[in-house]
Amino acid sequence: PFLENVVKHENFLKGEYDTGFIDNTPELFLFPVTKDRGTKMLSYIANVTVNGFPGIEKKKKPIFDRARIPNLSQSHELMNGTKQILDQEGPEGVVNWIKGQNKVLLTDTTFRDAHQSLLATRVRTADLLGIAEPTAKIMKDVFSLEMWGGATFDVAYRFLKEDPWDRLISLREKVPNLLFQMLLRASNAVGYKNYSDNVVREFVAKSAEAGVDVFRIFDSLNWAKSMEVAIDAVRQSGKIAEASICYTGDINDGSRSKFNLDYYKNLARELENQGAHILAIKDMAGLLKPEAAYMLVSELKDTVSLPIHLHTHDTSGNGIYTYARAIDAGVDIVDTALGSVAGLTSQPSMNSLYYALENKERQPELDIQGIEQLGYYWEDVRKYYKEFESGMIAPHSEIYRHEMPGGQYSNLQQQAKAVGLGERWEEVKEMYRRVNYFFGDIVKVTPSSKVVGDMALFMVQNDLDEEAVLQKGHAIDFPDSVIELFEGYLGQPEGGFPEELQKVILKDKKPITVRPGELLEPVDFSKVKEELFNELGRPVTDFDILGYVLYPKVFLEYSKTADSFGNISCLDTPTFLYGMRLGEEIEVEIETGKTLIVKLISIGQPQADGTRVVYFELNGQPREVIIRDES
Ligand code: 3PY
Ligand code: ZN
Repeated sequence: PFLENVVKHENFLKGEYDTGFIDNTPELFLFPVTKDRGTKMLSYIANVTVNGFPGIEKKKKPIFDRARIPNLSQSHELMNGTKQILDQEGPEGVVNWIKGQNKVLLTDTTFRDAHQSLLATRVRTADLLGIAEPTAKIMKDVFSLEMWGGATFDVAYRFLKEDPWDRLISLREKVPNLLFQMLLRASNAVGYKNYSDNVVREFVAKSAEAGVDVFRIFDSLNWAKSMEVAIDAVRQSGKIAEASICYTGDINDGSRSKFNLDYYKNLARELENQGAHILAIKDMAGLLKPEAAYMLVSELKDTVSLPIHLHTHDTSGNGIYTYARAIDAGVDIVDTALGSVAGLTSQPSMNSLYYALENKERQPELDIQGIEQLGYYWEDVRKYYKEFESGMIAPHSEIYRHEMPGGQYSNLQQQAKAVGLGERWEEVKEMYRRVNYFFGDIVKVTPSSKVVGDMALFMVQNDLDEEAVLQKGHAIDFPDSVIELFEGYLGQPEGGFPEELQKVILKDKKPITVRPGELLEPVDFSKVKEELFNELGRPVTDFDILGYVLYPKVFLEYSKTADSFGNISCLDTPTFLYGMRLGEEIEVEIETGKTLIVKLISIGQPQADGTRVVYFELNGQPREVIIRDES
């Protein structure tokens, strides 16, 4: 098609061209598109323009500035980084390298936890790719980029209508020098329930193949037994197993004696024995106060010989101080986010930590000027997603009461809005706190935190308190997630379940006490492949199979959308979320070097059958699509 464009171009035919012809004639890169592909994309744009995007109040598309990209100088070449150490020396080589560093190392969470925590995980792959190359160059000194796992897998299929595997593979291409880190919920993989052991193994193997280097593994009840399979699978894949202890309660609060220092030390020993390469302290809600951090890190350093990687959320505003004390105690690596997407429910700011440690021996190595510039990009891109912000504008010390993970805050708030409890958010948070104690004081992190959230919503919605649940519970149908937790399908909490409540919730169901993976049948992947092939009518990849096994309904729904709208991941985010303004013209690069020009001309009146005709120009040619008006 390119040659065809050249030979048909009027200047070419007239002989009016020189060596700059190709560079100066952008229309040579406008290719005829098959009606199908173009129409599919226009259908998406028409739909979102008329019907809006789930979770965004419908309004005219705001005007956004183009996101600022760092202006890189010659000195910003792509440098070898930690990825090369892993590739050349294996996980043990990386562990030795970490132990040899005196300066504190950083993980950047901008591509995962920062936006999971601030923007309900809604950041699209296109926006990550838009800054991936400068990130690889500027962040050359960081230990790792956390960029996958947690909620990103589910949200990519469910809301962003894109393939999470594509995100991993395409980022890997653009960032060849830094370790990629993911968050893996042990036997719950990247889902909300336990999966068969062979699913966990296959998932780890494929993620490793597609580009993950460091797997941060945790169990939502801190049940070490539940982490064995995942740790072993990571070791088998030749990658780095970072096993976590999830921090809850307060080691300095005598009334929360269940989660005391010995509890964490025993857990750390168990994880070291299971083969962890690195020990993570996963403070998912930001409950680790500065002096507790000093004490915990010091004690764990004496207990295990593994490097220690600390993760916190800055919800209380104490994050930098907590890190400073952990660094005094010898923590090896800490998780931070770029300044413009740091703080509040996200991680503490990388930039602030850098300056806080000025003139200290352990100040991290960082190209701080470059980091500030990367921050401008995220300052701009964050605006696209402002409808997903939680509304929290200042630190919340109430986190020490409700203990809600940073990654859950904006998601639970969306869930509350969706069931009509948006106005009662304060009550939901307080109920979340009460449900924790009602459940016996448990670790709250995905998926156990989701169960606490589901129960809190359920109780607020039905005006139930603890007493009413115990008294009338035999006649109540509890949310499925609550039943599964009390059946033991997420594993066993420290100290067991409160018996009376367990009976009320389970009725005549019998709980299990073994590891759920011991009871779950292995998945027959070749059978699933056939089933999925029949369902989709197209060849399926190993990645599709895993997407389907982990999220059957969500994956099929995603595939259906992909069939109707084609590949919409190439749309810019404002258009993806808001559609187009009348008369607006946008460019869409559907493949490298292949650009479509789309103009929205007009939107027809609603028809008797509930449809509307939407009129566009596509590369200058009129096109119309018919869509259903859902209003
Ligand atoms: C997740 O599992 O998604 C988390 O971020 C837990 O903190
Ligand atoms: Zn987190």
